[in-house]
Amino acid sequence: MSVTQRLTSADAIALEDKHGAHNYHPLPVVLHSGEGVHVWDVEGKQYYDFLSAYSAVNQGHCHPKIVGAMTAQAERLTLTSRAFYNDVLGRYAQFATSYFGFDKLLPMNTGAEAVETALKLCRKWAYEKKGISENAAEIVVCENNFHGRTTTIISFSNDAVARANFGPYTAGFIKIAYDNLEALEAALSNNPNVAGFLVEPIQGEAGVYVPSAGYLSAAKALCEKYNVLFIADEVQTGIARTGKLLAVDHEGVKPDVLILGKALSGGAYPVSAVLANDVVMDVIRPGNHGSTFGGNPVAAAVAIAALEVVEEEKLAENAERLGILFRDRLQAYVDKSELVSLVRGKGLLNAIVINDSEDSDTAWNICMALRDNGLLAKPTHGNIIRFAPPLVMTEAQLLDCVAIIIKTLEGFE
Ligand code: IF1
Repeated sequence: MSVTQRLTSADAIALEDKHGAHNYHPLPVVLHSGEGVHVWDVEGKQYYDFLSAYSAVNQGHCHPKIVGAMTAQAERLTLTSRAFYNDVLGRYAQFATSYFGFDKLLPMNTGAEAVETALKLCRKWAYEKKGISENAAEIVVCENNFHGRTTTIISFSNDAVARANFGPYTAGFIKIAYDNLEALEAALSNNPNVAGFLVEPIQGEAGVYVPSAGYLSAAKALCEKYNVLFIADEVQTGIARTGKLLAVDHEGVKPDVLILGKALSGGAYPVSAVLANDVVMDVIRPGNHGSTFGGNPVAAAVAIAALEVVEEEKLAENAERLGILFRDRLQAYVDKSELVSLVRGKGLLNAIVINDSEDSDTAWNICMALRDNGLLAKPTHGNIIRFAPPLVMTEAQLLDCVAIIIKTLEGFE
């Protein structure tokens, strides 16, 4: 079979199973194309995408403006490395720092790389600006976090599947309960070696845990009180997903360090970034950090287009409005359901909790039935199903999806 011959779903799954590492367990659907809120499988069946590649495709699949920017740049210059300048990175850095309100941007590629960048930046700031003794810096993180899959990041994970047998682990992290200000103050008040607090404004993978109102602003105030950097991981919650440009915007919190990824490119290309003001970012000197593709011309051109789309199409406002509608309609179902215990979320980052044990396969079976009914979603942990459609969805499409979800859930009551 030639590698370009049209595959059946079974062929594609068999090939990936035989020749690909088994580091994922995908829902058995094989996608061939995407446009806006829809994707099509190799047999031509259409689906609503209710995962958006984990909030990377906020602008919709194959957005013409983003793809256009990517192809135009790719036909001119794709990669120079940072050994030389290129004529796009400076414009992108100026555009993005103004867009988010920071002095400087450090460009990387994946979310995990941006998280690693933020950790290194925080440590170096601790030694050179806060005066913590060398190698003594500690960073506070939250239980049930998800920040990526590098060895250092899984060192502070409590997800056994992501962590087991990858030791020895990186030291210098303190775990506290999420959404718990007493735990945060306790960690900061008695330890002068704390350099930073790394937090997801909403814990996505843990099951779309929205913290108590005021948590983020109070946490930021504690960080200011103890001279600790507030590091917001907005890889999943950023770029309009929760109904504001950033999830921290719901509380008017300005992080000391902002981590972006995923929808920074609209899902067209790996683009991530760390933003901070000079007082922090200027500890980074030539040779301290970077990557071959970090800040490449294609990534820069794509990110400018992706951010322009967010503004031009008012995606945050749309996510806010449709998110309220989605939760209202699902809550009406939850109120009379034995199967679903709750719906929660912010903007178009939502989840339902299935009234079953974490190790049951009910959530998986519901997602399989949703697939058969033309909507793609996937469980996070065991009994929680995340719902995160592209932010370009119309009200009519959202109501169509709500009908599909409710019809499917009724089949499991
Ligand atoms: C997978 C989870 C979501 C992230 C936050 C950093 C990263 C992620 C808050 C790292 C990435 C992705 C990874 C992907 C599935 C997805 C995910 F299930 F893994 F946990 F969204 F919740 N910070 N999340 O959510 O970014 O290096 O992947 O670009 O690995 O399964 P990345």
